[in-house]
Amino acid sequence: MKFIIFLLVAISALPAKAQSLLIMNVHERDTTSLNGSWKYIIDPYENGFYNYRYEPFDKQENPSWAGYFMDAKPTNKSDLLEYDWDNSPEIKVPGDWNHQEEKFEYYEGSVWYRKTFSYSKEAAENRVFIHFGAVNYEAHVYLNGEKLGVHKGGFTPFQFEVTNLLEEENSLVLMVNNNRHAVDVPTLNTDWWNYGGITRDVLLFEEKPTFIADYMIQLNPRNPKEITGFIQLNGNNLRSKLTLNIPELDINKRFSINEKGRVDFSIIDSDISYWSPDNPKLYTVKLSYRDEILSDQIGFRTIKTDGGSILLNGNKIYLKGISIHEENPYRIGRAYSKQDAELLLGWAKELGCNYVRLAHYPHNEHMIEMANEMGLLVWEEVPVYWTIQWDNEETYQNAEAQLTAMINRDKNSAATIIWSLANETPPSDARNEFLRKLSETARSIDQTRLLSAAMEIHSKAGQPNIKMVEDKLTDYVDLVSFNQYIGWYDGLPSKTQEISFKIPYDKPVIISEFGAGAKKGFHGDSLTRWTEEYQADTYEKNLEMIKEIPNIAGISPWILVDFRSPRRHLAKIQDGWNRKGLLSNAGEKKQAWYVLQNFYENNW
Ligand code: GCB
Repeated sequence: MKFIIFLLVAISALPAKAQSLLIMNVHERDTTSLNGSWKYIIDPYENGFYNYRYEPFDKQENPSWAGYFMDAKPTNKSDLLEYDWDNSPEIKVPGDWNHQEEKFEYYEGSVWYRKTFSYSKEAAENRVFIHFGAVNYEAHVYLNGEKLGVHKGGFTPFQFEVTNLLEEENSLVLMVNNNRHAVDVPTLNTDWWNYGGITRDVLLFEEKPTFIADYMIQLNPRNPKEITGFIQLNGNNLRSKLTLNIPELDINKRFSINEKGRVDFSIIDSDISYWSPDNPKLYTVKLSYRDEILSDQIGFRTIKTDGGSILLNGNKIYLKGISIHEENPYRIGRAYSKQDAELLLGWAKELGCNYVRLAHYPHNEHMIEMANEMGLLVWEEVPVYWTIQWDNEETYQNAEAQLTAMINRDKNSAATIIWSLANETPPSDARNEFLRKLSETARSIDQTRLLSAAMEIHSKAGQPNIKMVEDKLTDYVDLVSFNQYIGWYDGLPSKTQEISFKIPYDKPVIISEFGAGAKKGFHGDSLTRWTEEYQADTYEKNLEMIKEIPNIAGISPWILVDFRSPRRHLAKIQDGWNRKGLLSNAGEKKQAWYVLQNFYENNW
């Protein structure tokens, strides 16, 4: 097998394994898309990963040609090789696998992906990286037979440097596994579809040996006339200066870089036009190092709390929101493109929102970019959902890695005002400690945004109609946010009229969820479950109740569009969909849509 022998020789000559990094703003760099058709092999037994003694092929000193990542081919008619990439079927990337072929709909397990591509660098000294927007859930990544690394977490980007592995003709292979595990984040149990696959963009990008890798350019939360932050180079050639240019503000500063390749800066400017939903002003910011220019579109605003109020640029704002899952109902499947973002956020605008809660995990970059352009404030969230393993260090590390990647990716997004640490997690000492540590990590990276978590309410002892939030977690966050389903899981809609709230914190209150299910086109009186009338009545009565809650500062009802959920089995009504959408999965408006739209038009 000549081909295989050649590969093994090539591998042994390779340098150390590629490092995992997070380089900002990849879409604005010199990219080559690896999106499009990829080959795939469904591999429930992970035959391409383990030998018959259940030893991973890639852990062996001489990886066997039987590992699918080797992308080997028989060299003569007698060779035995039990896979054939070239004759394997094709799948589209980005995109979950579940709805590309019927056999994938409920599949949870491993699928191999392969892309071949030619590449030649623009200059011999340049460096090349591979960026994955997201892969759900675990990805083993190989280039030309060499393992680049493993990434866990289905909603955050990851990258590898491949400078020394690239050849003229390349084979990029991934084993993607979307099995759910108790130890993971999220854990076994959620209320959304576990879409598997390479769900976001795959891009190669090329850089000079030393280049601008990371930056944070924000207003000082205590001084709205001060633009402050840092710029970080990657590479060894740190002799030159770095320039920050915002042409519209006449800012053009040259900075010396320190020995770590970093600049910390502060610029005073009194002419800044502040970003807000009414004025989604984005400035072109150009960073240059030597002859390379990296551009970004950045808005400037401050966000803080004052007692029970949220202040955007110093002015009190109510968050008129809606919760959104990252799903395109027309195509059925994970949303990943600019067009998907336009569709979902366009609906939110039409509804009269100035704010969206992107639930329950970090959504794709296009959603964030579009929210900045359209003027929608954003709550971003990590999938610390329901009952994860609070005592498990591995679980904590996983959650922290996802939180860190989310914040790093979107730390220049003016639209993003809230990082949310968790959703409906049952209080305990271990959970409190877990979330306290997460809050500290978030604040150590970013002091310019608010922290939150969707908590729960409970009744006061002996007084079922008095609802309380009493949660140690409120010590670690800036907002008292909670989900409540009075009228749906908790009594009938009229129960809202008997309820009062006691919230013993001087912080803004956000109702991060309320709602009810309805099947579009199903009608009856307002006491008949699943009718549009029931849902509309739940909205009307909840909104009346919510208006009276002291310190109420915003809401994000559950949810914009019906979404796929494997927990929803009611035949003829749910059929695998959570029906709490204000829009059906065909994009049709239910009655409750108009109730909320009317509320946003006439209140706050
Ligand atoms: C919740 C969860 C959300 C569910 C929703 C429901 O409280 O946060 O993920 O989908 O309830 O519809 O039950």
